[in-house]
Amino acid sequence: MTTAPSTAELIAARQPGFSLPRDLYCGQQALQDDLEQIWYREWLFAVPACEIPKTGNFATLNVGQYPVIVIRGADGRIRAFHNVCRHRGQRLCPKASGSNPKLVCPYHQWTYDLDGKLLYARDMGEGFDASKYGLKPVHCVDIGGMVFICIAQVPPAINDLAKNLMTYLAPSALADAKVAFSSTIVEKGNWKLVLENNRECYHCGGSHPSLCRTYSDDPEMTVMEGPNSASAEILDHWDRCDAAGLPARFVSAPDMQWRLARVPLMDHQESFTMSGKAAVSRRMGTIPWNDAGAMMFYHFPTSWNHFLPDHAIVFRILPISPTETEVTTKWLVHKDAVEGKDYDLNKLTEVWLATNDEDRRVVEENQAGILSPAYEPGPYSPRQEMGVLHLVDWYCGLMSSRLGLQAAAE
Ligand code: 3BY
Ligand code: FES
Ligand code: FE
Repeated sequence: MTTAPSTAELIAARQPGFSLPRDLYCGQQALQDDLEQIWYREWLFAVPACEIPKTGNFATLNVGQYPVIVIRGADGRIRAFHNVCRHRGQRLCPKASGSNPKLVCPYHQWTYDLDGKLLYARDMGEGFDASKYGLKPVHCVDIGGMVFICIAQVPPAINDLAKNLMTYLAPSALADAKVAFSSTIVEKGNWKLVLENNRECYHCGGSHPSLCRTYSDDPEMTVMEGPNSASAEILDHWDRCDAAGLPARFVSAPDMQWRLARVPLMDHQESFTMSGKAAVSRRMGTIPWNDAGAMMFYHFPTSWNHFLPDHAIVFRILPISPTETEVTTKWLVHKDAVEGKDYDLNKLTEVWLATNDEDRRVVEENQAGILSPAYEPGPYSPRQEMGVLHLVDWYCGLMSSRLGLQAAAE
């Protein structure tokens, strides 16, 4: 009897420059390994801080098998906890978001303070020590208004990302933003297919008529390949931003886990709208011009984001099963912008709602083809799909070193 190859073997056998072997996109074992080696170990974008602006505001999310709650304390600090009651393990907070003065378990009403301390547990007897039953913390940092969590006991360093992201986000002043709209969809595709699709615009001309009004599908116009291939227009844009003190130049992690760059939209357009004009009359932060373009922030494995002068769009993905991924998109605007007066919700959201749906279809068809035993890995375009190469190289590098170390320890 032949046994199925392990994830480490599949990665070792993959051909660099080609899409991944089938089982890495479809298999239960691959998802389990992805969860254990990446999703439970890396920093993940959870929510924009402005979604939980007040004491007691919370949002929940599921990272694989781990339900997590992110909540703002009375001291203003945002913390994350395992969303699991310390009594008999009830999921503490079943709602996706809301506000609570205290966290009360729905099962037997054990009551926790917003900092995770157990405050009240009825009839637990004389020797019961409540201090031993606080909520289990999850590492949590707010970087310039984006909240990241890490499930690992010892999280990887985040200083380099934090320093750069704070600088690039500062002009968007996310502390003064609010969530104008939120959408969550489930794409029937592996999380890596969702991210691969996002990392190239080879498909944009054929799939995204609305987005292509303002967003160039030429990789050199959007630095998809990295700073060395930036077009003359981008270099001019960066000079102009430098002179205005607006962070813009391409900066990335050495392994490309994250990257930041401000990129102009086509023909000095202002925003990802059908007209190309700003969707919100009240600009965010201190970005000096309407045509400052999109500050694009990508972070593997959870997110891609566009920070425009008038609004921001933040995206988060979470794996649900080997062939299902949740994609959540949030549109942020200045907190004082009034719907119907300063912006029209339809004009604000229509391009990316359409784009997300177009990407969902592409990803689902991609997954459907890869599920066929006839699928075999195909070559990425060196001009168009450099971003995808960065992603799969990052993924394979991390997985093979971690799975290799694990095998060596066994
Ligand atoms: O959201 C994005 O940044 C990517 C870039 C290429 C396709 N998609 C629009
Ligand atoms: Fe939460 Fe009993 S499981 S109070
Ligand atoms: Fe797309």
